[in-house]
Amino acid sequence: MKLDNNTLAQLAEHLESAELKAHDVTKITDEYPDMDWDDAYAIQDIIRARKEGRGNKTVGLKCGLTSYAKMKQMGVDTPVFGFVSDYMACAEGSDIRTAELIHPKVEAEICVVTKSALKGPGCHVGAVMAAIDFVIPGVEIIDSRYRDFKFDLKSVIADNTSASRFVIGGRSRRVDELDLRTLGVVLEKNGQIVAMAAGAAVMGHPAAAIAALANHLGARGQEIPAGSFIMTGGVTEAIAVQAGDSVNVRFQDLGTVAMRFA
Ligand code: OOG
Ligand code: MG
Repeated sequence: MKLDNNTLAQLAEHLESAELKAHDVTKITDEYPDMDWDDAYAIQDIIRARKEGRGNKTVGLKCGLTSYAKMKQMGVDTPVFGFVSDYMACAEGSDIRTAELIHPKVEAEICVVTKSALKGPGCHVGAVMAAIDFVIPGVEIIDSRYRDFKFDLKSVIADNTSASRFVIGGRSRRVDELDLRTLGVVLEKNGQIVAMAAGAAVMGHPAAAIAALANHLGARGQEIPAGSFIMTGGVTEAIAVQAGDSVNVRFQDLGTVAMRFA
C-alpha cells in the first residue's frame, strides 16, 4: 500500500459522490501516480462499506474487462473485479433514467448464480462449472466517473469498475443445458444490430472469468460465497446510449433482455 488511510477514505468519498451526483472527475492516478493495486481495491472496499453503511445491500459481484473486445476498447490487458448494489438493479423492460448517469454505455453479459462457495487459489473452469446453479442473461449499464471514460486499471478499480446499473432478464437455464463458449449474443440498439459475439469472447470461456475472480479473492483471504450472483463481463465492446434509445440483447437459448433509456 502506498496511500495512507485518510487519503484512501478521501478518494472513496470523492469517487462515490461523483457517482451519486452524476458528475465526472479526472482519473485519480493523475494526482496519485504511485498508488498500487491494493490501494485501488481498498478504495473500492471503502465505497462498498459506505453503501452498506447506508443500508444498500451488495447483491452481486462483477468481472470486467474480460473480453478482448473490451480490453481493446479501453486499452488495457487485465480483468478487474467489482460489486453491484441493490439500487443498481433495474427491472427488465423498464425505463432507465439517464439524468442520474454521466455517459452510460451498455454491455451484454452472461451471468450466473452459484450454489456452492468458490475459493482460490487454483480455482479453474471445472470447479466453477460444478458450482454454478443456473445461468441468466444480463445487461450492465456502465458509467465511468472519469471524464470521457479515460482511465487506467488502478483508477477504474477504485471507481468500482464503472458499475452503475444492471438488468437481468430473459430466462435462466441449467449450465449443463448450454455451451457457454458457443452461446451467441446479439446486441441491438433502436432495432439495429450494433455488436455480436459468442461466450468464448470472455477469456475463452465465461467460467474462466469467475475462476479469475475466485483466485483474486483467494489471494486476499476471501471467497465467492454460495448463492452469489456474478456478472462475467461484456462479451462485446460497450455501446454508448442516451435518452430515447432502446436496447434489446438476444442471448442464444436464454431469451432477450430489453430496456429503454429515458
Ligand atoms: C470498466 C468496466 C468493464 C466489463 O464488463 O467489461 C466492465 C469500463 O469499461 O468502464 O464492466
Ligand atoms: Mg460489465
